[in-house]
Amino acid sequence: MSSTHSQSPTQTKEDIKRSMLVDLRSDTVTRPSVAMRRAMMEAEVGDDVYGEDPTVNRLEQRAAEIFEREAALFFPTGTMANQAALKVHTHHGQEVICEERAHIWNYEMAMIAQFSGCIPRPIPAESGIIHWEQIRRKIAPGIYYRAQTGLVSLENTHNMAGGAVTPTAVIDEICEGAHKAGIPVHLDGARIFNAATALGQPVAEITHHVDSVMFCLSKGLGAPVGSMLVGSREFIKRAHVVRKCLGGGMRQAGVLAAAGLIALEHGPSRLHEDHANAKFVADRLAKVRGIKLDAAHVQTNILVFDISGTGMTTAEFSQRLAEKSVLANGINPELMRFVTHLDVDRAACEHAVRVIEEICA
Ligand code: TLP
Repeated sequence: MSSTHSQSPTQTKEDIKRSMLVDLRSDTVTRPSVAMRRAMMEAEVGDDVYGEDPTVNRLEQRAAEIFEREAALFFPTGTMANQAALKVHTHHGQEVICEERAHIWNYEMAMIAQFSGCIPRPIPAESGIIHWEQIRRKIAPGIYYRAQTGLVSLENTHNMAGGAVTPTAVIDEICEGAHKAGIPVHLDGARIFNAATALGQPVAEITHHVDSVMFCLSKGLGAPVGSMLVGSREFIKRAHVVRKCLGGGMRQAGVLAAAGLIALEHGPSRLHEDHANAKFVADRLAKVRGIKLDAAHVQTNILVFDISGTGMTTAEFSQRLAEKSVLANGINPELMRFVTHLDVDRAACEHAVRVIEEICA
């Protein structure tokens, strides 16, 4: 049922059992392709803490080129890359403006406070898209007794808002306003290639005015590990120091970067398939009694839908799905999240839909 992407000649029983599952918990669950595994085995490596890993260097150079930036840096995770960016952009005692459900605030272990000594200044936006006018009103006035705004952080696509895509003009307007106010803008672009696919624009164009971008190789692009931070040479130089503070010096990381290079070069071109599968699932689920979902809002590979009308909690719902080999997570007692990716094909999506239709019948 799953795509054949991750099948290898050395498949174990465990692999086969796993390949029967329809795993919609996240696009982080994708397993490296045969080509990636081969590239990892053959990767030329060196000690990256000395800057001597040629494969890491090549990956960083390619990321900088693709985003039309001066420099890029390889991180083990998106969380570490986001938090390094926040640390470089801010000072202790400042505020970070973000959308209320932003990953940097809700899912990164309060590192805004723990590590950067800042607090979030959240803006609620049902659609997940915040606009300059809302941000402008949240910027602290320049009075000595008010904590100052150190950063605006955006998320595109917005994970918990159902993979919502922020239009480029909205980001550009935010950057113009924030920069005039002397405030930098960071973009959590964990799924920026999904946004670019949905918008039909290159990533460089949709991120042109932000000061830094984090993107993940290990989600829809299919790498087993890794995220990148891109920005100016000076910014990346400072982020490099912060990465080391966090214990992110990875030595012979070329084995990981080799998979990352394949993800970066070949991953983006197939993301439209994941979007089409998410749309397919959304169209069908929107017709199921007890499920509340606006299929028109599903733009990328994430669906968030309300199951409270079924009389089940998301824990119960997930349990019922798991009994039929479909894995998915709730994000609270009412809302379920499905994420499509390269290891679930159309047949797998059809199976997931049929299981839900049965459960809700
Ligand atoms: N997201 C994960 C979970 O942490 C929720 C997922 O399954 O979607 N920014 C965004 C927008 C993300 O969605 C994630 C991961 C990250 C950053 C962090 O990336 P990692 O997991 O590599 O630290």
